[in-house]
Amino acid sequence: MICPSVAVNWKIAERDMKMPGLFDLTGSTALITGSSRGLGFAFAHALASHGAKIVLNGVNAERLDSAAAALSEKGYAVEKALFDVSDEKAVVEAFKVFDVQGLAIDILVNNAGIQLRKPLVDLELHEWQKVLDTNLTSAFLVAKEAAKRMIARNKGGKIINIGSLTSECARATVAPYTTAKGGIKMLTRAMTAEWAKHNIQINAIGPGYMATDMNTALMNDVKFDSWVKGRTPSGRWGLPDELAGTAVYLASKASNYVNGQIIYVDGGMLAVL
Ligand code: GCO
Repeated sequence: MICPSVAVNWKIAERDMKMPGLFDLTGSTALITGSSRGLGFAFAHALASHGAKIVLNGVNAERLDSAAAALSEKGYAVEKALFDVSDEKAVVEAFKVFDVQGLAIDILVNNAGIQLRKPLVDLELHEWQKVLDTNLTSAFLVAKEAAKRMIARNKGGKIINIGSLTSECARATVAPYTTAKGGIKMLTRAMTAEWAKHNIQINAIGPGYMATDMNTALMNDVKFDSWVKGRTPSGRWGLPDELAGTAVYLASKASNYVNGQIIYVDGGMLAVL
């Protein structure tokens, strides 16, 4: 038997849940790192289509311009921020520019990432460092600047870190990437431990094998392609837009009591032996 007070609250909550605004991001500003193409652009498009103002980021001005044009042609509000997320000075400077521009980042998607496929015994320290800096340290640097401002504004916020299947399982030849993505899972929880009390929700998405530029070489490799199709219960590669719903959910008030989680969108690969 639900105790009366909970019953009443549940009734009210039930009514609220019907409100269409649950996934509405109007009035919010979202920074998506590494968003001039691939998964990053798909996240930007998804959040824009639910009302968020978008700040695209990348290190290639041309690609950033064309990504911004693609979104503004659809009538979405979009800004560009050309900076290297693994460079601390550049990150601090970028947020100072946001402050001057009056851009209050209340949704951050830490998506920027690179891949490098090489056996560990052949890996150079600078190669290892480059992947860890771009895929893990960058999430710390950018989130630190964003969270400091979210806490100061005292209006809460959303941080979405992009993990991977390799946040859970390893595959030969991608050790630095795997280590970084494992770190992303635990960094998400560390951020939750410190920032959840400020009404900031920090969660992660773990994409499976998605059909992106980063995976073109794997998709063109007949043996690997058939391994992915055979190993994935859905029997196919995922499409970047198939991450959209999860990103909007984690960016919206629908996830206001969800914190420190990683949601795998992988066609069931991690669920089945
Ligand atoms: C690889 C791939 C993977 C995917 C993805 C899987 O070399 O195995 O690049 O890392 O990109 O991260 O979740």
